[in-house]
Amino acid sequence: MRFSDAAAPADLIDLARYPLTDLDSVAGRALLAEAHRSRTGRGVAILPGFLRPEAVEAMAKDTAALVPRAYREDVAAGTPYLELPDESFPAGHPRRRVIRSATWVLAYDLIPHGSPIRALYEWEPLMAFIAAVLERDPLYRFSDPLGALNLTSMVEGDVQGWHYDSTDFVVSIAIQAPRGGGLFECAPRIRSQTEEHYDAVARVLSGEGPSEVFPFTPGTMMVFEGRHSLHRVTPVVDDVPRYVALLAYDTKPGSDSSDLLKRVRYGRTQPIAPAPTD
Ligand SMILES: O=C(O)CCC(=O)C(=O)O
Ligand SMILES: [Fe+2]
Repeated sequence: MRFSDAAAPADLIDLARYPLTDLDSVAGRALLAEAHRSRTGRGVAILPGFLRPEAVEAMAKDTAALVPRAYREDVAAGTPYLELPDESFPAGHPRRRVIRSATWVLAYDLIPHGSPIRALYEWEPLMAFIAAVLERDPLYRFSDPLGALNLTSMVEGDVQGWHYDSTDFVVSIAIQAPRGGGLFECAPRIRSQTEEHYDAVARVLSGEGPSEVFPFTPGTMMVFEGRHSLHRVTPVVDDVPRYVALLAYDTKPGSDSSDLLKRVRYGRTQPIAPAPTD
């Protein structure tokens, strides 16, 4: 039996540890206080064991079954800003630094309606909880029909170079860990809406930090500010693929990513036929 036949989104989550449907309770208030502390201190709110082990297992199986439809993103042409190098900046400037991204990507339209990760992403209480963690209400799901929800698989040697996201917030849910590497590294809020702080970015790109490396543990949910926090995934080592779900949110309704980014990441700019339901 597929997990999705029996499970409602709430059943996927360890609600005893993360009472996100009851945030006014004592435990709910403590949960939010801890998430705020982590987010403001380290730029990332980390929720280990957010998913129940059965849900992690079901999502790993689902992802493995979907991976044959994934698009191979393998580029070393763009900058951390997800744009082509801008020659009007001096040599060595972050706007001219080229980063490599090599990963298998499943776009939102390829993730079936019946799958547990899609059910979770589209579940209102999850978005309300994330808005509360971010203290950004209202929050909207990203309007990109390909980028709103992604599953990625990274195999030996795959990597995501330093970059900013084209959405305000990303929630990652670790589904399957590789034997080595594949670690998420983040330089929190290194730029703001008004200031790029290119010197600090250049230092991070040269390995001089400051940045923090986070363990990749299946079931863990992380909430981070990808538009303003430079981040990367270190190269995966060995033959167990790294699976992660990426749930995108924005503070503005109707936000989308560029056609260039879509072509690079999904090999197309438009959704294809409706996703199969099973
Ligand atoms: O895989 C991850 O943990 C994050 C990936 C990422 O930053 C991205 O796809 O934009
Ligand atoms: Fe990212």
